[in-house]
Formats: sequence, structure tokens, C-alpha cells
Amino acid sequence: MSGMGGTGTAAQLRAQAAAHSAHNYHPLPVVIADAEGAWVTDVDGRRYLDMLAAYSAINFGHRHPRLVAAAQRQLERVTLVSRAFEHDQFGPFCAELAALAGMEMVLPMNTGAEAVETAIKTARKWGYEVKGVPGNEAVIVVFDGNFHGRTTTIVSFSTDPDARESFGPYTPGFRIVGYGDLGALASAMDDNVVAVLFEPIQGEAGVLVPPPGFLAGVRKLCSDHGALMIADEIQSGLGRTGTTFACEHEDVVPDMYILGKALGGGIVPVSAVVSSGDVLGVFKPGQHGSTFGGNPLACAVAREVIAMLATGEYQERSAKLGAHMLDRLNELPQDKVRDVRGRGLWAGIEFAELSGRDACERLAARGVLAKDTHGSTIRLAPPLVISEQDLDVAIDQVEGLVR
Ligand code: IF1
Repeated sequence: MSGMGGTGTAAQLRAQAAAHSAHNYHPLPVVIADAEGAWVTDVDGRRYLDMLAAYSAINFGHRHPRLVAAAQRQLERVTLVSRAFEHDQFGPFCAELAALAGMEMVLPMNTGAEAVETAIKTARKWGYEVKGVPGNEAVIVVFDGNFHGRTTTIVSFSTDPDARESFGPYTPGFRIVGYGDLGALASAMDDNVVAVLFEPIQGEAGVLVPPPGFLAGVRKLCSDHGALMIADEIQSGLGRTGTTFACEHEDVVPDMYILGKALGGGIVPVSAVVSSGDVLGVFKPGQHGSTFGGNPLACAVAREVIAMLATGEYQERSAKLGAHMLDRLNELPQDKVRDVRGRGLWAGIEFAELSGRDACERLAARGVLAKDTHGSTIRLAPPLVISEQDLDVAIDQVEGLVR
């Protein structure tokens, strides 16, 4: 083991965490000490393939040399100034991210939930000041099974009892319709709807890919009703599905992207709302902000992420390896595997006889780390840098669960 690890055995470290951290997670019994690329090593020196990649925050693998170098260069210069002052990474970061997204303006935050909150505030302000919705009557349409984060406002429109219950009183102003149901969406649209907020593929719901034509239908309904189409691409974006944005699969351009996770290169939390000048132009000084949003270290790492995505190389890997992964998963015995869904290097596997938790525990024992979603589904989202050989090793282990 290298460097300055924690002190104690795996069992001691887990007991310490259990005694002194809130029990808002139920992690697999693996205590990670270091990592590189698609591999992590635990405190006992056992290696595992990381098939979760921190829910897509590690799209470029652990400690990608280009990203570590960008961070190290910036650590030697300046890490934080707050938005009270300008710094030399900020303008380039905003311009480069806007260019990658084909948009005009960027509002940087840190976590995904903060960026979603920012999108909600933007849509409401735009609704009152540009669309002309009467005060405090703005409605944002969202979908059944959504996952957009953990703030009090965001859990107010969650349909997952675990995420929502006992956290009220809830923020009003949201209307929930069935995911993939364009008829229901059409009925929900009225003059007070300022935005439709959606995941192009629902992650927490079990990697649910909407029916073909859904994204294009959302686009049309938003345009027809003068509502903002807001794509939460925090998990689906930045190469995960084989394209820079998952909306590209239906040639759809939303009015706003919400980005996070992989934007920080797995090194720092970086999120952003990316949109037009008309939309993000609603903010004047003092109306929104963040101490850490757009800080020099975050911008320097994110600029390297953007440069890496600009070549298209990672998107291509994701598309090619993802097709291979889904082909292999679709060959699993149908009496044991009820459903396989996904796009790019992102798959949900629904088992017939195993709970998702059992499947993940057995996979961990076989040297593969994955994460369950609801019930009997697990998700696979390996780093986009994984080799085809390593990917096959991981899929072999999934196969081993059902053969
Ligand atoms: C947890 C899920 C994944 C997200 C989308 C916003 C956020 C997320 C589409 C908020 C965050 C995470 C958070 C993590 C589990 C995880 C998750 F299972 F809950 F749904 F990835 F699949 N929009 N997703 O997926 O971003 O504030 O966390 O930076 O344990 O809560 P955040």
C-alpha cells in the first residue's frame, strides 16, 4: 500500500465509519485505499474493477494523468478567490464549456443539486420577467421516477418515498407526469408552465431509456407552449451514452443543460447550468451565487475535461464499448435476467431471482464493484477509459451470477 492510508484493518475502518457517520448510506463492504483508471484497490490489497465510476463522476477513470496534471499545475498557482474577484481560468472555462454545448452562457456551481436549484431559479425568474407568468404562479413539469438531487426543493417533487418522506413542508410549483408519456405531458402544459425538467435517461429509476420520439416530443411541446426545455445531463452527459449529450440521440437541442459529476474530472465537484444569453441573462449581480462555484481549481480541471471531450475520442469509446457491453448483456439467460436497458457505457440489469443488493455483494466478492437501484436492478457505468479486455472480465463476472 502506498502513501498515507487510514490506520486500521478493513473491519476497524468500517466500524469507525459506522460509529461516527450518519447512516444515510449502506456501502458495500469494500474499503478503498487507492485507485487508477478503471481499477480500485482496497486496504488489504485486493483489486476490483470499478463498474460504477462514482455514478459517472469518474468518466475518465481514476486519477487520469491529464486531469491530475491540470489540478497539480493549478494547485501551484491559485485555488480559490471567490467570485468577488476575477481569475484567469474563469473566462476560458465559461467560453469553452459554452462552445462544447453549443450554447452562449454558463453559470457555474459545485454539486449537481445546486445546479438543478440554479436551473429552477433561472426558469422561474425567466418565467416572470420574460414569459410574463403572474407572480408566484410558475409551474415546472417533472417526471415520475425522477432523480435530481437531495435539497428540500428537489425532494419536494421526488416520487421516491425514501428520498422525500419526513422532509416536508414541500416546495410547491411542480407538476409530475409519467416518464415517457407525451400525452400526459401535453395535458400538463399551460400558460404558467415555465419549464419541463427531465433526465434524457433516468438513472436512479434503473437506467430507463424513454420510448423513441420522447425527447423530440418534449422539445416540440416546450416550443409550442413557450416553456424552457431543461435537460438534466448531470449523469447522462459528457460522454456516458456515446455522445457528448444524451439529447443528441434524438437530435434534440434543449434550452438548458444542467451538468455536473464528470465535469469535475473526479477530482473536484464542478457543476454548471449552460444556456442562452436570453435565459441566463435574467441574473443581475447579487441575485444568485456560490462561494466555491467557478473557483480556479475547479475551472482548471473542468477545462481539461472539456478539452478531452472536444476530441470526441471518449464519446466514441463509450459508443463502441457500450454496444459491445449491451450485446453481451442481452445474451444473458432470459429466465435469470428480466431486462437489460441502456445506451453507451451505461446499463441497467434487472434480475429475475436476485435482489440488486445481493447481486452487488456477489459481484464485489468476484472483484467487480457495481450498485443496485430499486429492487432487483443493478447499474453498470464503467469509466469510459476501461479497456475492452477489462470490460469483458467484468461482464464475465455478471454472467457468472446467472449461469
Ligand atoms: C446519492 C442516484 C445516480 C443525478 C441527476 C442531479 C443529481 C444526480 C440526474 C444530483 C445525482 C447521484 C447522487 C447519489 C446517487 C446518485 C444517483 F442513484 F441517486 F440516482 F447517480 F444514479 N441529477 N445522482 O443523477 O447531483 O448533488 O449528488 O452532485 O447518493 O445521492 P449531486
